[in-house]
Amino acid sequence: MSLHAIKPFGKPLRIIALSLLALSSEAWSHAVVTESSLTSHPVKPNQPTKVVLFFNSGVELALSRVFLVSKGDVFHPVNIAKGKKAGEMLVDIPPLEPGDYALKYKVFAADGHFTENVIRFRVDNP
Ligand SMILES: [Cu+2]
Repeated sequence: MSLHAIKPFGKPLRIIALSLLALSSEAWSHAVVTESSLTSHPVKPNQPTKVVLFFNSGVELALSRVFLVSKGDVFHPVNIAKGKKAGEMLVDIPPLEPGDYALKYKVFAADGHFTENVIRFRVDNP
């Protein structure tokens, strides 16, 4: 979206568009998961797994929490550690039976904001 394109619509819309731009640039600075190892390396049943979450910004581990959510909305705290690069987080997943799970995280980004989100994943029989 270019600012040029919205000029013909007059001032009110321009103000809205500008505040949207401000919001989106702020959102960009929050810690958002851009990728996870779950896509390339699905969790295999009944063996511990280290899942890597890739954030778009640095994350303060001491102020971040990750939970494994299993059937019935049961929350299990899991250990997290620093990855190789800034914005990489290692999550220890215990051995799991086949089924549907989720990782619910609340992370504290370098810009001082908390972000909460859920990543769903499935453990399939080999
Ligand atoms: Cu932020």
